[in-house]
Amino acid sequence: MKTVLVTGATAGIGEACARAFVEAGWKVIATGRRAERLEALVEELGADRVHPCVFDVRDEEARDAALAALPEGFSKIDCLVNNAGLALGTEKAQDADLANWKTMIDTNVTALVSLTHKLLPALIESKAVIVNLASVAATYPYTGGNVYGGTKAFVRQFSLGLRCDLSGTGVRVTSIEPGMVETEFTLVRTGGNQEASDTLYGGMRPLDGPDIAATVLWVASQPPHVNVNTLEVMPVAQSFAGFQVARD
Ligand code: NDP
Ligand code: 8X3
Repeated sequence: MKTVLVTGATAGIGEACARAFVEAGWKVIATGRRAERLEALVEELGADRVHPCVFDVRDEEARDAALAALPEGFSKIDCLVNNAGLALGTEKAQDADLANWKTMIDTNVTALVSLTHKLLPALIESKAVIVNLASVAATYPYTGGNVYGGTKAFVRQFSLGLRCDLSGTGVRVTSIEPGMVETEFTLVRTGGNQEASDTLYGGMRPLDGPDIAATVLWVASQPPHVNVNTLEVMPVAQSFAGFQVARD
């Protein structure tokens, strides 16, 4: 039975990944800060299939302690899903809070790079699949997306760079780039504003966590000679708009 490590498995896409992988016969190392949610996943899916690891991805010491304590049956990692991440704020750059920018960079970029670096020797040994959650914001800039989009562009390009470096190792790397997915993402981004979240996803059918989890699982289930480099997925109701023009 293969094992996947999913960061940010307490909500949204990561939580849906945990369910989808268990359903498909995998074991899951589920990480996040909210211990009670990880315990609920263990309760639901079984302690033989889900191992909870409670840590903040920015806290390398706590992370390393949790990984060092992985039980025997969860110690060989066949797939890493770098999913934990967030957007904070929708303000234009000139009005944005620098602390929010730093939190996004620390979480979406630094922690992702650090965990990947730590696990790479083991991932090479197991010829693993690395699936990184970027975003359409990596490619299409939008007002108020500033640093969030920048972090996701990093994730996309880092994924492609990893592909180059890992050539010949059998390790596969994918950047998944979703559009609007209704999760806790907008609640987190707006500091808990449920109305803002409901408005954003209102009157259209957004993607949901299971939609992207199915995509992640599909990528991880390809035969060993197939690498999905990048994968952009949007709701049908979301598409592209034009440029803006500042007029006198
Ligand atoms: P959610 O807010 O629903 O889930 C985010 C997950 O990330 C939670 O499990 C949270 O766990 C975890 N997380 C956040 N910060 C930390 C941290 N410091 N330490 C540990 N875990 C952390 O959002 P989504 O499921 O929507 O987002 C998942 C990924 O998908 C993100 O990288 C996001 O950028 C990306 N994405 C989302 C899209 C969307 O429209 N929803 C579209 C494109 C990409 P906890 O709080 O318990 O620590
Ligand atoms: C989340 C999607 O369009 O809100 O990455 O940036 S978007």
